[in-house]
Amino acid sequence: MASGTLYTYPENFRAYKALIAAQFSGAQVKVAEDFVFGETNKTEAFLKKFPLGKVPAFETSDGKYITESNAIAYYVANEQLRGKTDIDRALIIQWLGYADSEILPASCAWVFPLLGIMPYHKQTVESAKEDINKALAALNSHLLTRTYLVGERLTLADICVAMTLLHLYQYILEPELRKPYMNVNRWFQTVIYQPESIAVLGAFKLADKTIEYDPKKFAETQGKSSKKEKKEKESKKEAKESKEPKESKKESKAAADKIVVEDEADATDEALADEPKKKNPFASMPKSSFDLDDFKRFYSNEDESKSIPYFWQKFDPENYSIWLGEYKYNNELTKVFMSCNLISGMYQRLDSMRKGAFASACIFGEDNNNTISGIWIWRGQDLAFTLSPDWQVDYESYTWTKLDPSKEETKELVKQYLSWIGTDKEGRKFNQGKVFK
Ligand SMILES: N[C@@H](CCC(=O)N[C@@H](CS)C(=O)NCC(=O)O)C(=O)O
Repeated sequence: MASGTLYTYPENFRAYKALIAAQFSGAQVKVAEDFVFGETNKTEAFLKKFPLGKVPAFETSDGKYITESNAIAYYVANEQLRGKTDIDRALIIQWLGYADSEILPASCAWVFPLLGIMPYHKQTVESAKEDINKALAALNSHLLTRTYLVGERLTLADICVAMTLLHLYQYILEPELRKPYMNVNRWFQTVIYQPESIAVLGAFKLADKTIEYDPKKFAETQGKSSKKEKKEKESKKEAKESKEPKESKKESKAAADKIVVEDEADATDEALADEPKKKNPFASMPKSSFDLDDFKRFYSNEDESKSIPYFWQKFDPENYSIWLGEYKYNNELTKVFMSCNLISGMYQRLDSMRKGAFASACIFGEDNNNTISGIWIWRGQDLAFTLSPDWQVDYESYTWTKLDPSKEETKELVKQYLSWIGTDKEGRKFNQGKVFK
């Protein structure tokens, strides 16, 4: 069975293709934890493996390197997803091409300006809308008599096309705009509400209202990346000048145009990858004597017999609170590794919350009989997820109970979840834990 490490930034719809395929196939895909977009993928070590420096990128456990999201998804898929007959395989490739050429460029041209990561040009956006409507109309006719794009069961075609439509359904296609495409809507929801997709995407919510263009947002993202862009442009210019001193004027202009286009794409990718990190509601909260980073370091390096007393010695109940989060749909959990991926997915989506939060979530039980619950510690006294729209994908799937730090029961729960011991309420034994730090 395929296994390896996936390099990506959080919430990358391209990486979702492989992550969902792996949920179906059982492939062991580990997301590289310390990957920082714009940094890790520019290092010499990364470029040696993946010369374009793009993500998603996949390193197999036996040391092979794969780029291109569709190829990675194919590698980690199983026979059902890849297609069982020549005609099915050909049709699946057809739909992957359709997603990349008929949907993706138009989707980016429509969504990115509204997210404030590309300038808004009315004409470009209008023409993108037309292209999307054409692509959706064709898809809608195809799905009139079909549940899935190819054959009678879900394949890579469904996963890849649905992921390419993800931003449109998330940000743009409000009820009125998606109304003409009922078959596509039904099929899209069939794909994203498979348990294997939920394990990766969480509880995906279709757009209630199309997001609106906000020129201030664009100015903000531009301000952020302009320094970096300028530096990169300068170094690219230097490299070009030293490599090609005898270029004709015409050739230089073509090369310069290409550089501008590449730089725009880089800025867009970076802004998109930065998007979840932008607002941090914890930043405006009062200072606390409890140094969470220090505790996280201590917890990582020391045994719980030391780190738990250390926690209680340093904890500041005025500025931090402790919560028990219990998954609401335990009866739908099957394989333990899938429950584990559900937690990793949630942690990944909450990346921008790490600064002010810590958690230890545990799985109790075994395959086909397991539960998820965890202890969370974050800044402030309220349910932190409500503070940022970026943190709201998963939290409603959990019941949240605020714990009183002065109570003995709380001390016991903290001890249990930080030491990874004991059982859940129904007596299932601790199986494995995952820390959010
Ligand atoms: N066709 C590729 C596109 C990959 C791609 O463009 N990745 C972007 C982020 S979503 C990237 O890594 N850009 C970094 C760069 O260009 O330096 C795929 O589907 O994997």
